[in-house]
Amino acid sequence: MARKKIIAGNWKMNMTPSQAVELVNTLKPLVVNDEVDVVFCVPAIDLVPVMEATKGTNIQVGAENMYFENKGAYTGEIAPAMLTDIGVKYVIIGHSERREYFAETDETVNKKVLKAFEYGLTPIICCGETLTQREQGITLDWIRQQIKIAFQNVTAEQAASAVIAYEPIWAIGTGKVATTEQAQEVCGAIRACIAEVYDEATAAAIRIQYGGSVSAASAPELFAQPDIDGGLVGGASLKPDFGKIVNYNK
Ligand code: G2H
Repeated sequence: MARKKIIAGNWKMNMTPSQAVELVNTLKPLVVNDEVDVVFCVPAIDLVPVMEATKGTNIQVGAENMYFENKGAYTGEIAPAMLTDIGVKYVIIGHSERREYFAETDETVNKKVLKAFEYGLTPIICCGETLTQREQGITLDWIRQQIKIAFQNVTAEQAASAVIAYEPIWAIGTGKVATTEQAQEVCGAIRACIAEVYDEATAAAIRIQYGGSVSAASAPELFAQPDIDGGLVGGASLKPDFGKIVNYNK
């Protein structure tokens, strides 16, 4: 069965709650495409107003992060039940900015992935190499290691429903998009890794996004690659151009 594309905006630390509602109202008529799952991943404080503003639309809502414990004395953190209680469906886990600035590791990513599944949330699991790693020729080994640790103790059924976002760190917010060949090569290797860890059926079902300076110009070619099932879009998800990205196939 063909995989449905999934195109998610990652708003990062942008948009106050009132700006968020304004942005949803601008984007909502532009991001209609039945062939694509459209997700807005927004800051925690924007989740409630964005849930409200997207009611009755094709837009699904995701968080940008969550903690791996159920609840308790973790000042400042967001629990999975807080997300599901308001109808959030997706959660980005292990974005490279969280790994770099907030000390997230492959191990904490794995704990969060397991917790997300426990609560019925779909994790968008991020992986990606630095420029140095690419230049050293260790990209595929690095990504395989990230994937294998992220999926430890995840069942095949859960894995099949997950989303992986391949985001080369050197392409994030830099305007430097990976070439389609580079993006396809790594996304293909990720699928092969899932087949190795699980089986062909799981690998055929899991959705793999490309992320890193995706634009309306680069999206059509990237999303036409056999192993790229959509994108995780940062900067361009805050602009009307996101509508063009979602409608890359029109
Ligand atoms: C990569 C991406 C979204 P941008 O982080 O996750 O951001 O499209 O701005 O490079």
